[in-house]
Amino acid sequence: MILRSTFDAGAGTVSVEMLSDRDVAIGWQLAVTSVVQLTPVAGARLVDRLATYHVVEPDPPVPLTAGTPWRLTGCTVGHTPVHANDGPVSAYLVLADGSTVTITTEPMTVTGTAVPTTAPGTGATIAAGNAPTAAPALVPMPRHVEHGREPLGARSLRLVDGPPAARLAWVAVAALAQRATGDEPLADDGAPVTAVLDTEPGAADDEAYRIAIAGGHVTVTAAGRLGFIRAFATLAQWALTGLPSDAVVDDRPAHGWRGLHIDLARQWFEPAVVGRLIDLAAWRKLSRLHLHLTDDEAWRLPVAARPELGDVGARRGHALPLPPMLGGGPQPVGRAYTPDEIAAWVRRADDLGVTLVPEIDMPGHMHAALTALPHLRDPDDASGATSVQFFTDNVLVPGLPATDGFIDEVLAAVADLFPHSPWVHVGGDEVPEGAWRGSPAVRDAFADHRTTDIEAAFHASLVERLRRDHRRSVVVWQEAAECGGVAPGDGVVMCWRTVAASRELAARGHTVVVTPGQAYYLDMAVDDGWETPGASWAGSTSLDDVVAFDPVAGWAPEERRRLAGVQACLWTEHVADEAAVHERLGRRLDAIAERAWTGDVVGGATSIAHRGAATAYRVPRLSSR
Ligand code: TNX
Repeated sequence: MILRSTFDAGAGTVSVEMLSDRDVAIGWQLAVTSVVQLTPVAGARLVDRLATYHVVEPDPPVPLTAGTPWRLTGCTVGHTPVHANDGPVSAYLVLADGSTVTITTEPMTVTGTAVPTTAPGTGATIAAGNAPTAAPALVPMPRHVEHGREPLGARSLRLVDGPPAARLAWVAVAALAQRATGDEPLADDGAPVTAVLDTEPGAADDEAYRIAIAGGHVTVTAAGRLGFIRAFATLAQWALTGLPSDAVVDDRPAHGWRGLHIDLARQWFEPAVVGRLIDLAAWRKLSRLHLHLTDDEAWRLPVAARPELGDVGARRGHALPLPPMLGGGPQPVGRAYTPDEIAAWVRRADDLGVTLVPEIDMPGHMHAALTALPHLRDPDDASGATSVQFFTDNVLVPGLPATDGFIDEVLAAVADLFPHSPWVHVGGDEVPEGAWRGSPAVRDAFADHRTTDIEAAFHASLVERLRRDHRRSVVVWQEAAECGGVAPGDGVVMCWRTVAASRELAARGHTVVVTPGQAYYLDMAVDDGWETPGASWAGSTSLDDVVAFDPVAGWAPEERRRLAGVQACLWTEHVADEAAVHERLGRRLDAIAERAWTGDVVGGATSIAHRGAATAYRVPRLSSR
């Protein structure tokens, strides 16, 4: 069974052709997942649709004949597709007896002239190896590095002396380097390394370190474990391409918040995938891994008091309360992570100096939780507010007694599972226009209030509860600050909607993380080519674009003081598996990591592409969907 689709750019419609390898009796339906919503106008009837999930049946009903295509032409589109992966990416037949047959889905093609079919960008094509420079192959590049041309000779390093903090760091980074490269640059033999504890260089920054290489010996100085972790990561990378016999490195990060975000809700990723992202973060000296654990499509946080969240809210499949979405087939996929799996992430992140920042996205993006726990809906809510991703009334209902208890349980669970994060990210993005307007429960609790006032009260209460009950502060998406729910000093604001937003919020006194969709959302395709995978709402983002983006261009000094740092975000609507995760991150993440640590991308795109490839984190068994 094969499904092909074509976008007619002139007409602005999508046509679908299904070729069956068998005869199928009357009464079948076709299920398709497609980010661009499709509406048949003739020849078929839409019988079900939830966001990216569609079910159609032929109208009038017809059987399928082996070898004879069935065609559905002229479907209208919810928005204009820009890349092949915006259209149908998975499909299956539902037969009259209720059984299902998976259909191989080919990438959507395009006809007409409106859409370029060749890749104009340069970011995807910069090859490694074409730019050997005198600079060492390190990512991020240290702030200050001097070195001679003679090689040290040894292929590996061994720690001969150092305080316990250095020994702990050595064991963790040696294991990291082995996982990252398959090599053992930090080992039990090789050139000797002495680690020296000195609180002076780190007085201002506990990630600062110095390295001196001379006379066949390496001396590393840092103020504690974090500084040693960063220093040993530098040495491990440098050993891959050959350490010099003489060098001085004096290094400290430009920004404290050096983040990588991963959306664990839109797709199911095995826990080991997250383990390797913790590695990747540490390998690039990132300090935060932000785990987006809940969204409309799935809820991945285990909450002991609410097993339905995992049983119902984390699994998608045919005939389940959450249907297949975003490339899924009929078979059930996904679950919540277990407390043990999360504990293993926490241990690895601690060992490597990465802080995990868990996110529970509230009050919007709650479809999965509301499906698992229907008593959280206001039964009389007639708002019918549709989110940008086409979920209806996907919001928690402030003022409903059940909502408060649910929030308390969830915050307690997240604080307990992530004991070392000073922050809990509580989301706050994209509350749909018109949310709560038709909810008697909200009207009773918030007479005469506008939507943004209700949002503000909701977030102010989260800030207060986290502080009072769990001694944590919030991280939020910018909307939670813009509505007034999160005040300057309450926590950290992630600015994503526009490039200008970061500076605006910093000017209003907020501590900000710069992560604009237009530059640091690595789910954006690298160019405008039709076949190039990725999203496009913020345009395309080549490596050149990432390198060229200066997060604080034009900022006044007092605005710069409110900059916590920068972050790369990877949303996974179009990211099917681990191979795609790493392909999307690749050298673009390297450039962001260098901007975050070094404050610049040294030598531009050509240099970062070369250095990044030479020190790339190797993912085992890369598979493609
Ligand atoms: C916007 S960024 C969203 C996400 C999507 C992303 C896709 C943000 C806070 N909300 O729900 O996955 O765009 O790029």
